[in-house]
Amino acid sequence: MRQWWRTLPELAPLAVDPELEAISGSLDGDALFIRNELRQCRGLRKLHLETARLGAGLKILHCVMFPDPRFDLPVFGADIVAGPAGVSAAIVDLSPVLGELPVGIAAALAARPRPSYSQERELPGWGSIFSPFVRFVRPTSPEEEKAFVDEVSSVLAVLADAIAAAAPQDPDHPATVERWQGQLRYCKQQKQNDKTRRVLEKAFNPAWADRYIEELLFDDPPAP
Ligand code: BLA
Repeated sequence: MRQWWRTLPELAPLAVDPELEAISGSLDGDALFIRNELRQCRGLRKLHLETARLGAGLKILHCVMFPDPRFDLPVFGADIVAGPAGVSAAIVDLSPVLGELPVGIAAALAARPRPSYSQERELPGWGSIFSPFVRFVRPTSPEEEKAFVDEVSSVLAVLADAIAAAAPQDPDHPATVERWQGQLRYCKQQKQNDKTRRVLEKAFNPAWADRYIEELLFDDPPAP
């Protein structure tokens, strides 16, 4: 992900609250470490990579890239949750901010190879924000783990092409405002993921988890 970021046009820093950049807590006596990295680039207002480790057990990679609402681009989202027994959840998607993906992006996603996995997982109710191309699996072998990583790469390639081709509309264009409202909805839906909240509440406390989710993970996008 970091390598891919380096290829983006006009890549620039985006401030992270120093209190949230590197975090330590404890969950059931195990140490919890979280690292947050933020950037922005032409077409994307917030690139966020969170890596977390809980004791020797749980490891989490969380990445969301939110478009600048002036551009007709989707939200990239990926989450990988691994326990001592292996990866339990691996999800990647380019999610529409409004109803459906731009047709060019949908066509490019549909044209990629689609490997099959032995354990596909069912999306939770709040997952209605994802596209028809969402991948949500429990990889059960090194081959399936590699297939998932390759799929993430192909999704990133589609996004890179879309960023290169996209041109901004005015901040007060009705389409820009609609896309901004679409991102508000995306964030609202993601906040219904109780599994993320529960881990953060146990490791820190409910008020802290709430602030972390509201201010860093899925903060409301600023008006265009
Ligand atoms: C599930 N997310 C989970 C699970 C945990 C976390 C522990 C349960 C694992 C499992 O069901 O096997 C925890 N994820 C975290 C934590 C962070 C995190 C603590 O990102 C801290 C930042 N979640 C996202 C994003 C997506 C996402 C961006 O943050 C997708 C783009 C998806 N995570 C997601 C989904 C599930 C999940 C769909 C399964 C939820 C369910 O089955 O109910």
